[in-house]
Amino acid sequence: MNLAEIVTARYGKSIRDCTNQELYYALLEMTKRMAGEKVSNQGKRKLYYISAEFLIGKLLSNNLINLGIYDDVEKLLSENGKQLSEIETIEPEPSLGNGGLGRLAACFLDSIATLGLNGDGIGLNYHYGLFKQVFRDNLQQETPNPWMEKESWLTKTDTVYPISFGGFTLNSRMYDIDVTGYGNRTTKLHLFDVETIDESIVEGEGIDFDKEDLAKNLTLFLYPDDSDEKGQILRIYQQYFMVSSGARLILDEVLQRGHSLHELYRYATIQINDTHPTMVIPELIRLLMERGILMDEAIDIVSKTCAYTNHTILAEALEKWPVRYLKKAVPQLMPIIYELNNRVMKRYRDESVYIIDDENRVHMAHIDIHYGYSVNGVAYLHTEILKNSELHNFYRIYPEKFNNKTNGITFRRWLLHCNPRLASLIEELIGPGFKKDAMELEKLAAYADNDMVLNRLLGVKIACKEELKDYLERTQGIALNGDSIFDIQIKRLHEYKRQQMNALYVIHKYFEIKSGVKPSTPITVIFGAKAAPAYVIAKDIIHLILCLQQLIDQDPDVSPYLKVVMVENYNVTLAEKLIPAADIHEQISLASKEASGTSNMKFMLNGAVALGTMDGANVEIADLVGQDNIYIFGESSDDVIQHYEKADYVSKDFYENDPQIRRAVDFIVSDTLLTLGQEECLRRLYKELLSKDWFMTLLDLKSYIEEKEKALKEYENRREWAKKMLANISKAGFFSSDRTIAQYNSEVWKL
Ligand code: 26V
Repeated sequence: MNLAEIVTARYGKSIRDCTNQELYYALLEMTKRMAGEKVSNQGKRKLYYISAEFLIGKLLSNNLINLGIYDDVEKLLSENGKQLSEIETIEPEPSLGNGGLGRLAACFLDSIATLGLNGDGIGLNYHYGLFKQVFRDNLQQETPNPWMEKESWLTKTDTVYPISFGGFTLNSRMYDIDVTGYGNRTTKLHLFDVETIDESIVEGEGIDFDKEDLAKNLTLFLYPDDSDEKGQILRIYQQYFMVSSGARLILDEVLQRGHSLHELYRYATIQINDTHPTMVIPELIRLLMERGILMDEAIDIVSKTCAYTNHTILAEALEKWPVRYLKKAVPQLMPIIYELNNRVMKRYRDESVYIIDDENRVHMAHIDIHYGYSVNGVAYLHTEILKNSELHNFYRIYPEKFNNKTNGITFRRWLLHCNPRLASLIEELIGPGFKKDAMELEKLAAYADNDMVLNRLLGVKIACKEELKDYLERTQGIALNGDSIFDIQIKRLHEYKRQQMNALYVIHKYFEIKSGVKPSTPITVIFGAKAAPAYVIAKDIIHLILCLQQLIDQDPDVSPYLKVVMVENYNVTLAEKLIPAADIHEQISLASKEASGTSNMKFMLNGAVALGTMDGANVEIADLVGQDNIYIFGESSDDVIQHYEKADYVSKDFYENDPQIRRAVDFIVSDTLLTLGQEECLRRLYKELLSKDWFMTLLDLKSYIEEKEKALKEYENRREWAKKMLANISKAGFFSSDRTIAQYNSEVWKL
C-alpha cells in the first residue's frame, strides 16, 4: 500500500486533508510495512549484539533514507501542501541510552544492516528511557521521558520467557524494531519488557518510584539513580532480565535452525557491549547445563561464543557487584561464578586477575576476559592503555585476545540526514559513491585550492548556523548571533570531560572583554549535557554554566561579543541540529580518560575543526588531518598516567602560581556570581577545583586558553578556515561505522 492508500484506509480522507499527526502515523505504518517486507541475512553464524543501551534516536527520516524513498515522500507531501520536516518533529525520541556507548550500538545496527550481515541487537525496552532534563533556577531537574505511544516502531511478538530471580519469576516479552540498512537488508533490535510494568508508580513530577516493586518497575527507566543499594540491585535485576531473555532467544534460534547446542559457537557469536550484559556468560553456562551439557564443555562452548568490548578505563565506571547483591537477585548464578573464579585461582597466582576480590566483589570485566574469546578497546590509544596499563596483567596471560576496533558513526544519520546541504554539495563534486564507500570522501582533497568550492562550503556552514538559530529560537527561546563563531561542546556531563575548563575559559574571556579587549568575531559557546541525577559536582558545573549564561546575557558590555548557551535536554535530535552548525568542537577530556568519543567524528564529518587533547579517537583524527587542521593542547596521556602513579598533581599550585587561573577560579565564588546562583553549589565546586581537581583542569587550563585563542585568530581568515573544514571532511571516511563493523566481522565475528 502506498501512502495515499494507507491514509484513505486509516482516516477516509486525502493526504491534503490530514493533520501532521495523522500523516506521521500513516508514514510510520508504511515504513514498518516496507521494512517488514525486506529479508534479513540467514547466514550460518549469527551475531547477537547485546547492550543495555541502544540510543536509536528518531527513526522516521532515517528509515525513509535507508529505504531510498525520502525524496519521493517529501515531494508527494509537498505537492499536497505538507512538509516532511514538520511531520518529523511529531515523532517522540526514544532515549534508550546515556550517551556515546548507546549511540554507538545504534550506529552499529545501521551498519550491520547496511553491510547485510546476519546480526541482531538485544536490549531492554525502557518505558521512560533516560530522564528528560529541565532547567529551573539555573539548576537541572529530572522528569520522565515517555516515548512509547499506542503506535510506535515496536512490534509486539509472541515470544515470552519466564525469568526467575531469587524468590520470584517475571514474564519477559520480546518487542522488535526493524532496523533498515542503507539500500540493503534489515536486521532486528529485540527489546525485552516485563509484562506487568506499571508506569503509574512514578511519583509526582520527578523520576522517583518504588524501587522494590520489581514486577512494576523493572523496565521503567534506563539506569535509575544508583546511588543507593536499592538502585544498584535494581540494575542487577535489569541486567539479568536482559541477558537471560537474550540467552534463551539465542539458544532457541540455534535449535530452530536445526543445530546442536554442542556447536553453539559455530552458529552464534555474542558481542558483550561493556560489562552490563556480562551475566550472559554464567547464564548461558547455566542454561546449557540445564539442557544436559556438562560444566567443562558448557564453559568451553560459551568461551568460544562471547566477545567483550571495553568502553572505559575509569575505575569507578567498571562494574564490581558485591556478592551479597548477586546472591539476593540471582542466586542461581553464584555457584557458576564461584566455579569460574576457582578455575582462575587454580591457574594464576596473581590476585589482580581474580573474578572475586578480597572484599567479596565480583569484577564483571574479569569474567568477560577469562571466559570470552576477544577483548577490544574502542580507539587506538584506548586499546594501548588497556594492554599496557589498565589490563596489563590480563594482556600478559592472553595477548592473542586483545584487539582494537576504533569506533565509527553512521554517515546516513550524521551526514545524509542531518546535513542534506553538505551531502548534496559533496555529491555534486565527487558523485554519490561516498554514501556506500565513505573513503571516497578523500576525493574532496582535490578541491583544496578551489575558491568556488571553499566558498560554497562556507555557505553551507552559514546556512546550517541559521537553521540552528531558528530552531533554538523556536524551541527554547534562545537567540543566537548567526555571525558569531559557534564553539560547541556536547556530551554527558562528567568531570573528566572537563566542561568546567570550558566554563573557566568563558570567565577568562569575560574579564578580557570587560577590560576592553574585544574579539574581532563574537563568540558563542554552546553546551549540551545531562548530569547523572546523583552526581553532585556535575550538577554544580551545569549550575555554573547557567549562571554564566544569565550573567553575560544581562551585561551589555559583554553580550555583543560573548554568549554562553546551555541547551536544555540535549539528545540525539538536538545533536542533529547542533553538529552541522559547529565551527569549533571541544574534545577536551583529560588525556587517557576518554576511551574514544564519537561526537568528534560527527563534527569532523560536518566540517568543524577540533580543539582537543591527545585522547581517545582525537589521536587518530590528528594523525589523519595533520596539525594544520586541528588544535591540540594539554599534557599527554603518558604524563597524565605518571601524575596519577606518583600522585604529584596539586591543583592549588597552578592556582597560586598563575594570576590568570586564580582570577578565573575565584570568580566562581565572587559576589557577582553568588548573587545570581546558589552559594552552596558554587562554593562546593570552587572547593573541589582547589582541593581535589581529580581530572586536572588547572593543569591544562593555560595551554587550553592559548590554543583556543589561536583557533579564534585563525578563524578570521575564512579561506584558510574553509581549507581546514574541507581537510576534515575529506579524511572522515575512516570513521564510518561501516568500516568498524567490517573489521569486527573479519577479525572477530567471522560471520
Ligand atoms: C560510566 C560511569 C558510571 C558511573 C561513574 C562514572 C562513569 C563514568 C563513565 C562511564 C562510562 C561507561 C562506558 C561508556 O559509556 N563509555 C563511552 O563509550 C563510548 C563508545 O565507545 C566512547 O566513545 C566514550 O569515549 C566512552 O566514554
